[in-house]
Amino acid sequence: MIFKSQFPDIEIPFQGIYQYVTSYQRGIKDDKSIFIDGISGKKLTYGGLKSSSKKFAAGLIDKAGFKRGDVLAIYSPNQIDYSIVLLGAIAAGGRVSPANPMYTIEEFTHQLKDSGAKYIAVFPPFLSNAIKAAAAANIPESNIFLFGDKEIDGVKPYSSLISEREVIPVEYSSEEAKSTTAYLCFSSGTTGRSKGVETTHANIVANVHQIYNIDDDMNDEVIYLAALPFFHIYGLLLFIHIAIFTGATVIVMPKFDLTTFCRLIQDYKVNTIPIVPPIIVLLVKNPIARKYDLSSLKFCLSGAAPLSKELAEEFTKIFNIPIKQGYGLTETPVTHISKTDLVVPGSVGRLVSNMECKFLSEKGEELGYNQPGELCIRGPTVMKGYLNNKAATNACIDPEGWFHTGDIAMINELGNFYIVERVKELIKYKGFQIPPAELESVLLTHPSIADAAVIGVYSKQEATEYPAAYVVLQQNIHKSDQVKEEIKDFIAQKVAPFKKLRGGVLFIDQIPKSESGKILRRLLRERIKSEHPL
Ligand code: 4UV
Repeated sequence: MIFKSQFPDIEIPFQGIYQYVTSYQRGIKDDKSIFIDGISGKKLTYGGLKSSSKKFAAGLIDKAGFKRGDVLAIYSPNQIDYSIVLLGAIAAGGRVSPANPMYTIEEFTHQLKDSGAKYIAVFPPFLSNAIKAAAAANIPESNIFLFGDKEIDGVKPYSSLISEREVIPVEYSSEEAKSTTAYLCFSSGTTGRSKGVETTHANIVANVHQIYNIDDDMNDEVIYLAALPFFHIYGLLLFIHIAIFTGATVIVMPKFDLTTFCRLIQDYKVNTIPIVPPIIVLLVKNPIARKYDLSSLKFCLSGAAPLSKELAEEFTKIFNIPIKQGYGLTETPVTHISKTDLVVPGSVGRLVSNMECKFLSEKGEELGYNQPGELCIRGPTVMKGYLNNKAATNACIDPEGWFHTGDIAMINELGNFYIVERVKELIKYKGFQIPPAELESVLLTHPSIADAAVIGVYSKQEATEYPAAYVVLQQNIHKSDQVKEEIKDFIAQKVAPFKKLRGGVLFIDQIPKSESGKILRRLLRERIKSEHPL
């Protein structure tokens, strides 16, 4: 059975992202702040963003030789100039690949190579990693630019590219918007290492337009607190595209900490906090949250990971505001949202306009109401594919255009969706992706390890998953706690901090595998429940 969105279809004005987001509908004044640095109070206005991004685009083209289709990687935490560089590269007809600044040199090199990046914009503290990754990816140092206005070690600030001239942002017809990639965020999808997701201009325009038309509360009165990263699709879509299009203001935090988070809500009278379940747990459980005046809050948005009904209800009881969930993937962006008047705790809400979905059983049969099955999605927001990876694209988008999410979900008669379980390999730590295949390949380079498999274990206390490793030791190595610690430290040195083996290391004699050699993760997930309760 195919389920269509219950919301009426809308006409989507397919065009370039730049023209679309800066066409904000409500007569926003140029001197209104779009981004405010929560720590320094520095502001970027709507007028400043438009003018600086077009001047930066001119500098990219005139002084740095940037061509249409070129890829610029951004290696930076949240800060107010992020959007100038991002929209500048888009205005110049380029593609942007936003990267996690916590990535190690190897992880960032993978993204640079895989995305085909030619330029890097980097936040100064991450410069030395960026220089090494650029060298490994054959990007000349002259194509690295620093955020800010200071030159460091011969690397020029991006402000040196801000020209007198403003470009006319590259325009796209409806067909061009559908075929032209704008962003290359990285996601592991259902299996393997992280891959470049080709998100087109049309994907973003469609997604913003769907949400804007469904949710009346996404408007110019919104003051967001941006603790979630701009490099992840959730922050990228909401804080940059939806915020600009709707005329909102975004208070920017470079990194989350609870005290600053609460203080900024109080100081800036923030009314909307898009967060992830682990932050909801902190707000509910940690007494710090009670020390601040959070009465300006109207909405909490939660996405990127499962939120239990109980936690949602507890939050709403304490703070007296609803939690509106969003469900989505880097590959689709947001396909389900709970509209203010339709919030049901425990449900991710309803399918957004112009989209269809279906649920498949393990045998591939289409299921009906209240029957959990793999959620498949079709519509204008589904990515073009994984960059230069036809096999991975064909493995998740079938010939009829259905994108297979790797999540088990169901719908009830009211049209509310529930995410029941994740069947794909992916582990999510506080909303961040941890592809098990990546940790497994690092584990296999350890001299004591003969084989390894990584799975997620759920911590109720932190409302998140932790990666745990099952390892088979080489014959001459004795099982001991010391070896476990050595393995944990080994991983911690080789991967970004959020990927550490927080779920522990466990010994096993043999990794269970199918005849074709695929790790039988379900067996390991069952096994760890009895062996290693958190
Ligand atoms: O690829 P990804 O890291 O993507 C995301 C995107 C979440 C967004 C995006 C835009 C929004 O406006 C918003 O509210 C949320 O997380 O990971 C995709 C996987 O994360 C799990 C699920 O397993 C996806 O396949 N996931 C995402 N949202 C939810 C979720 C949710 N609300 N409940 C349960 N699992």
